[in-house]
Amino acid sequence: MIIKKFQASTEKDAILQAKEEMGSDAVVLNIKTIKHKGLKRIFKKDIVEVTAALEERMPTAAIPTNAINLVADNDTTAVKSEEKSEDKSTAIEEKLDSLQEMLVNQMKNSSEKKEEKEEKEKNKEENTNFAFIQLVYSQLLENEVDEKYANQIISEVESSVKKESNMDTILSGLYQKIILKLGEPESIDSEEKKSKVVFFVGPTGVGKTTTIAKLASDFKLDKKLKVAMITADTYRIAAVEQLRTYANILGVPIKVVYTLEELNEAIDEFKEYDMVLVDTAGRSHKNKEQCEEIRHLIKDCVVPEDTGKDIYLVLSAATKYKDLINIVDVYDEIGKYKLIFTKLDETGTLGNILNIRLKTGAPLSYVTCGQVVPDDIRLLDAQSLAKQLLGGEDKK
Ligand SMILES: Nc1nc2c(ncn2[C@@H]2O[C@H](COP(=O)(O)OP(=O)(O)O)[C@@H](O)[C@H]2O)c(=O)[nH]1
Ligand SMILES: [Mg+2]
Repeated sequence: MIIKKFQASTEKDAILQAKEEMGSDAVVLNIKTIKHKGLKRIFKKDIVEVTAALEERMPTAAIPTNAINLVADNDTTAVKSEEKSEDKSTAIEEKLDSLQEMLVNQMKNSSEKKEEKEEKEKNKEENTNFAFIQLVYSQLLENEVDEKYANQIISEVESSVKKESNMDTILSGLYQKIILKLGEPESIDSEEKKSKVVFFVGPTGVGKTTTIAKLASDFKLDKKLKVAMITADTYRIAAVEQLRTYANILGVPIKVVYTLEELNEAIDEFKEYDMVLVDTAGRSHKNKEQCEEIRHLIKDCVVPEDTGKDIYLVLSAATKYKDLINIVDVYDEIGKYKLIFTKLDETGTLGNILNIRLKTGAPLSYVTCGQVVPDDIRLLDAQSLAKQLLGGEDKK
């Protein structure tokens, strides 16, 4: 169908124009009087605009009844009387009004539908994001992240999730949040102090002695530092012998101490060493008194000037969260410590590392993942742990 508009000072002239150009088969779809605006209204006559259409093979019967068939009008009949023309004009104006109304309604409907559709799309996206956040939340719980911390992480990210956020941005937000919460893991030699006396405390059997052997090997063989060992774990002969064996293999001096005085003497004897690693007895975390003894040793021993006194609380990643909470409560007064997690190879869920880090505020440091000395130790990899907590495959 060809549709054209014709403007003239009268309706008749406009129709004539249409007929001349489009032929006698053309039908009038619409007639509109265009009124001038402002001052022009006074000086200029209104214009009539005719919209005509031509459907070449359209049978006459198919022509809309509200359309005016130009075929029916010849030159004379179309202009027969002014009165007739005026009647027709009014009728046409009415038709125009209703057509306009219809179009406006249609446009309104379609824009409403469009808005509805957009709203639906937005809701769909929001729902997908919500479902995704739920999935990540359950993944955190699956990895035994404490519900309290999982909620905290999710709500912090949720508040920054914009309507237009997609899964990628949400995931990277969560990932960054977890990495920030894990903090930068600190190695023993990362501070500027030259010499260090480093105490390893924690429950029996978590891997303190093995960890000391692993670190001593790295410090001595790889970092070429002067390393010495002290053991205050005199409750079991086997414990002393265990550390002595490692010391002999590595060729580092070792002292066994029973009292604070002996500890001070040993520290003084090793004052030229870069790194003095002190093993302590693994006390039952249920016995506050025994822990008090270790606290007293650490607090009251005297280290040379310019020598740092560091404490590392060694915990097994395979210990139940409830037990870990009791343990850190007991060691709470021991002084500022950093955290070492052992036995990562014995558990598939590492949420406790994040939980204890957040509960204590203590910096993370090393993790061990096997019994092999010296290989199975490394500085914690926060990126890898964050990925794993979010359900990634990055198990290490
Ligand atoms: N699977 C595994 N076993 C470990 C790890 N670290 C230590 N162990 C083992 O845990 C047991 C206790 O270790 P030990 O160093 O004597 O613990 P301590 O009582 O805290 O000094 C030993 O059999 C170690 O070989 C680890 O990362 N993974
Ligand atoms: Mg031990």
